[in-house]
Amino acid sequence: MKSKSGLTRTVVKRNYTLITTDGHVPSVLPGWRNAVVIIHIAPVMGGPRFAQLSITLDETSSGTGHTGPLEHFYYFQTGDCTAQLNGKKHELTSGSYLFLPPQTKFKFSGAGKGTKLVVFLKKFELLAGEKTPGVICGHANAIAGKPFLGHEDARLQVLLPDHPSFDMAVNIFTYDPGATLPFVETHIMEHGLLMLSGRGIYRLGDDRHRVTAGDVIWMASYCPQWFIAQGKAKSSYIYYKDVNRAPL
Ligand code: UGY
Ligand code: MN
Repeated sequence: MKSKSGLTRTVVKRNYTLITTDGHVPSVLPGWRNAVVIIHIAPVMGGPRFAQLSITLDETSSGTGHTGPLEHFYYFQTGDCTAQLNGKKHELTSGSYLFLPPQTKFKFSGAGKGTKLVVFLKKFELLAGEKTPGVICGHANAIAGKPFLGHEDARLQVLLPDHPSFDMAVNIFTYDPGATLPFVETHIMEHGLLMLSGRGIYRLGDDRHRVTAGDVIWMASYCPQWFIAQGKAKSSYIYYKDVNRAPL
C-alpha cells in the first residue's frame, strides 16, 4: 500500500518492536523457492535471541533444508501443504503446527495458493539430564483453550508439551471482547507475537499501541506488557517464549 503521509504504526525500540504490515519487505531465505519470506524479528535487531518469520507459499513453492543446531516451529495460519521430515510425510492444513528439533531434514511442497506459515527459529539448548525432543505434528483444534489464571474470558492453548526438555513454548491466546491480560506482566522470558485476529490495545514498556490482525510484536525480557481486546469479535494471537532454562 502506498503511503502519502510517511506515517506508520511501526515502532522499533530497545525493549520492543511493533511491526505493521504496511512496512513489510520480503527477503531471500536459503532453501525456499517461489516463496515470500518476511523476517520480522531476528538477533540482528540487537536484543532478540530467536527469529520470527512469515512465509507465504503457492503451488510452485518449495522449502528444503536441515535444522542443524536450531529448532524450528511452524504454524499453518491458512492453506495446506505437505512436509517431509527425515523422509516421513505429513499433511498440513490451516491450524496445523510442526516442531522440528535440531538435526531434522525437511522439505515443504504441494502448497495451495496463499498458504501462510508463521515460523519461530531458535538455537536449541539441551538441558543436562534431558533428551532432545522429537518431531511434533499437531493441530490447534485438538488443544483445548484453558482459562488463563482462572479467567474464563482469556483462554490459552499450549501447543508444545509443558516439559523441561523443551526450551521454547508456543501458545495461542484468545480473548473475548473486553477481556484483558489480568495484570501488567514483567518477566525474563521474551516474546515474539503475531496477531491472528481481532484488535485491541497492547501496552509495551511505557507505551500503549493500537494493534490489529497481521501485526507482529517483539517483547524483550522484562518489557512490561498488557493487552485489552477491543471490538465486537474475539481477538487472538500466537506467541513464542523461551522457557525452562537457567538465567546463568
Ligand atoms: O505467557 C505469557 O507470558 C503471556 N501471558 N504473555 C502475553 O500474553 N504477553
Ligand atoms: Mn508474557
